[in-house]
Amino acid sequence: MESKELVEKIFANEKRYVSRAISIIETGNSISTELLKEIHKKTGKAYRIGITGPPGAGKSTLTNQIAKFYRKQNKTVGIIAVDPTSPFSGGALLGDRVRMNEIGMDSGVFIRSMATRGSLGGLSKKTIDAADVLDAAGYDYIIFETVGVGQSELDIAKAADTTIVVLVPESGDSIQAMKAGLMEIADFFVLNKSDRPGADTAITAVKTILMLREHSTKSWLPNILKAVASENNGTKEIADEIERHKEFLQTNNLLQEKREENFRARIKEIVELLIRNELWKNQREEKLNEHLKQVVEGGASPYQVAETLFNDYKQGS
Ligand SMILES: Nc1nc2c(ncn2[C@@H]2O[C@H](COP(=O)(O)OP(=O)(O)OP(=O)(O)O)[C@@H](O)[C@H]2O)c(=O)[nH]1
Ligand SMILES: [Mg+2]
Repeated sequence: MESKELVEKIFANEKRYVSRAISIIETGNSISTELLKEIHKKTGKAYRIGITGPPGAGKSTLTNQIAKFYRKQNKTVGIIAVDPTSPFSGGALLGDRVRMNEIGMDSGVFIRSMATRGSLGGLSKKTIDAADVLDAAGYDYIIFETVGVGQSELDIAKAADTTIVVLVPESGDSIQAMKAGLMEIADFFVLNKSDRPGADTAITAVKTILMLREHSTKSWLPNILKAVASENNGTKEIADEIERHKEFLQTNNLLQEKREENFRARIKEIVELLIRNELWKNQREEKLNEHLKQVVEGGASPYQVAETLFNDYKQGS
């Protein structure tokens, strides 16, 4: 199929083709680049929500409830669940499908798991590229679900307009979240599984950490809301908080600023990728191999070799 034709089908939100476009993006080839260039003009309308937190916190269950809530308001929802890179979490995908089955049948919902494992290029880059497809297809809301364990997952969550960190009452969870850098990225927290003991203690712990943290001048104080996603408790409050945050960003001109920041990071990443690809062309890899023996034998340091290769690159050879 011609790239132009595919672009039209994306704009018309033909799900089969939206799905195909995301598969193309996963491969990260040149068609994917052309596609992303073409669809950009139709992006920017969707509101992007990142939902992150420890494994099993109830992120998928919550995503499901929020999507249902938006559907009742006649809003469409695109969901990207990022396949955790760890081979130990192979079961997560199937679980997500089961939990999201209900909304998966709805024509106003698009669900996609990203299998980025083992592919070249950043996990976050491809996920954000895929969100552009959903944006261009006209979804009102885009939800990213990622496990808050690694840097790429945090990057995805940060690329959203509103980032929600889901925690559970289990002891030490809030402390772990703080260590993993989740505290910094949260626009608000959801204490899910509040039906379990220790919910109030956990809320107090998170509030204490938040109070100790130096507040930014932007005057947005992250809230913490209780929820029982499996019983659809707290969903409306969460949706309201998303709306409140959205309005805060808009009235303070911060949405624009945030999106600019994200584009800056994204453009840098693309440029770096282009440079890297260019760098390893022209038999430079072979040149590197030629020098390896010297390095092993102590005749040259890795830095010397690196500088030689880099200077060659700068001189255009
Ligand atoms: N008790 C209780 N269980 C819940 C609640 N929300 C979700 N669960 C259950 O917790 C388990 C994990 O839920 P998921 O929604 O798959 O959690 P997740 O964070 O998406 O998990 P991963 O994507 O694997 O990291 C499931 O068995 C849910 O039914 C809740 O509020 N209370
Ligand atoms: Mg999940």
